[in-house]
Amino acid sequence: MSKRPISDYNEFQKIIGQAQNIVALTGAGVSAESGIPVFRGAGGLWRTHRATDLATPTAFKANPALVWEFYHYRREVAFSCQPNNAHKALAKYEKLCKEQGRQFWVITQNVDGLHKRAGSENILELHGCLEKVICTKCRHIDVNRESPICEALRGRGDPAKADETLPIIPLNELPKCSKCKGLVRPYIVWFGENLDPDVLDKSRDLVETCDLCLVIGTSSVVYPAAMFAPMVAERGKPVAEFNLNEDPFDDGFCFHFSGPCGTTLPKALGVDLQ
Ligand code: BV8
Ligand code: ZN
Repeated sequence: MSKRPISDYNEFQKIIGQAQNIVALTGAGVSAESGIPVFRGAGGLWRTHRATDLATPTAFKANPALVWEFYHYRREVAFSCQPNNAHKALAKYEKLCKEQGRQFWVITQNVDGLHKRAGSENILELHGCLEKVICTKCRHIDVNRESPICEALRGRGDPAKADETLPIIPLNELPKCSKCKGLVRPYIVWFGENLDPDVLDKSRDLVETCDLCLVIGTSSVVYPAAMFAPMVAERGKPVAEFNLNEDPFDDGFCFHFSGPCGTTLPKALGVDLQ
């Protein structure tokens, strides 16, 4: 019977101090203290729509204007937020590892770009990124941080406003490709869509070779991301979970630090962010 995960910071610091290949898996909880709504619970709703319903190719096909309004709202929120101490602690620890010739990678489910803005460099964005668009016709990918991304979306996206009260945005006024003027969509992996094979392969390699895995602010319900930490535990390597929840997600993990990760992570990584 595996012993229950412990929350001993000293014991954890001994382990991470000896680790050579570290992976940090992150979810919406790592950006919660920056003001970005999480997916589960109240945060998972935009107007009357579940985020998981709008984040699908079916929804975009049926109503691209509504899905673009949803992602316009997500972009504006992400662009107006700042990285928090959890993001900063991970970026600072990566730099420390680089100086010491150790490997440190962030594998994130988040599309808000806050890890990058905090200074992390070794990042794999499993589910894409709000700052990029891809053309539905020529597949050209563009980085686009314009706000709003097109005139027709200016002032739109407010979660408090019901769809019916707003005029539908015509297709030809939605964001266009800089190459072929075709309709672009957010460069986001939607439910039912495959992840970018290079990102998936690189993530699998890291998960299969790391000697320590941190799991931070995720409910671990979405696959394939949800199977990564259990894969590390199955190899008998230490997994440390950081989550608001009291109860550990998986008894196979060695450590569980409950509370806001903007507090627990800097403490566990022993980094001073002043
Ligand atoms: C795929 C982009 C091939 C969109 C996202 C196997 C079994 C069952 C189902 C499947 C399976 N394999 C595939 C599926 C289908 C599906 C899936 O997993 N469905 C789930 C719902 C069961 N997976 C897919 O479709 C994937 N594609 O597998 O392709 C295929 C296709 C079809 C069928 C088979 C195979 C693609 C999945 C990617 C979808 N896109 N995001 C967008 O952002 O708009 S997923 C999205 O939801 C996020 O990126 C993230 O991954 C997930 C949300 O989870 P979390 O980030 O964990 O957030 P959540 O709110 O749930 O939890 C927050 C946690 O933080 C909580 O625990 C909370 O306690 C904690 N917390 C809160 N505040 C704090 C905190 N912790 C610390 N500090 C705090 N302050
Ligand atoms: Zn195009």
